[in-house]
Amino acid sequence: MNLETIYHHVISGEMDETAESVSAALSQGVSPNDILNKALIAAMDEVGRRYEEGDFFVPEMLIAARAMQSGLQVLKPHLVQGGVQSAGKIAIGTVKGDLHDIGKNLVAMMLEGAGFEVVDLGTDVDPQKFVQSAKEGAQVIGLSALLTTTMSNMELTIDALKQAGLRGQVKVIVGGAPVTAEFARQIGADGFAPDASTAARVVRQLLD
Ligand code: B1M
Repeated sequence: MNLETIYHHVISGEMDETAESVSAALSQGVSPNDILNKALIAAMDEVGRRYEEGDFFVPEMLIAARAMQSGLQVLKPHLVQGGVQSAGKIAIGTVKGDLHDIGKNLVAMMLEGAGFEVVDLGTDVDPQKFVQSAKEGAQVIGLSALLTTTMSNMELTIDALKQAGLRGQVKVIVGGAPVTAEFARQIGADGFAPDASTAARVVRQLLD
């Protein structure tokens, strides 16, 4: 089973075939990181490219995303290290107005694997929900955004934490395809990560 097969199953939105081909690749000794980056994520990039060019529409993006998620479920135990005691509590969610959750789920998975207690608030999360999580003991708030139009809701969430008087006691990390380190600085976030494994490292640094 090669990476190209997995890649094509994701693009075609074939859920069962994606899960089966990931499983087969793992049993043949293909590295989980290669499956993630060179097949699953690469396929989503291609789906995005086809969407931009008008070859794909929202339904195709959606079924490809479902296939990707089914592959990720098989991959999950191989990506996370496990066995580490809770290193801190983080509440993570995709910001208000944004329904993309694959990247956020991957970050949550890596954080769990790195030993953090993760509260997943889901997608389209109102700033006040993040505030509530901080009140309930989250030491880090993780914000994900995939749309340029929802990036501004990261700043609104940071403002809501300030207004609630909580900014001094929580750290904020942001990420997602359109987010940059420069943008993170501008909106007053404490950390930025371009990918899921860096996110786990950055959160650890923030809590040190
Ligand atoms: Co949408 N979509 N989508 N979409 N979609 C994008 C993002 C887009 C770039 C496609 C394109 O035009 N090329 C484009 C945004 C353009 C822009 O804003 N500039 C777009 C659009 C326009 C839209 C709609 C508006 C389409 C419409 O309805 N007309 C609509 C918006 C809905 C909404 O949110 N309100 C929409 C809808 C959807 C679906 C629902 C169909 C589906 C999402 C399904 C789901 O998530 N369950 C979808 C998909 C699948 C995509 C693409 C194809 C793939 C996204 C993805 O999962 N990537 C995407 C194109 C692309 O990104 N190439 C696209 C794989 C994932 C692992 O990567 O999420 O970047 P990513 O996460 C990475 C890093 O960014 C980082 O780590 C992850 C792992 O390495 N990271 C963090 C993410 N969050 C982090 C948080 C951190 C740290 C790191 O700290 C807390």
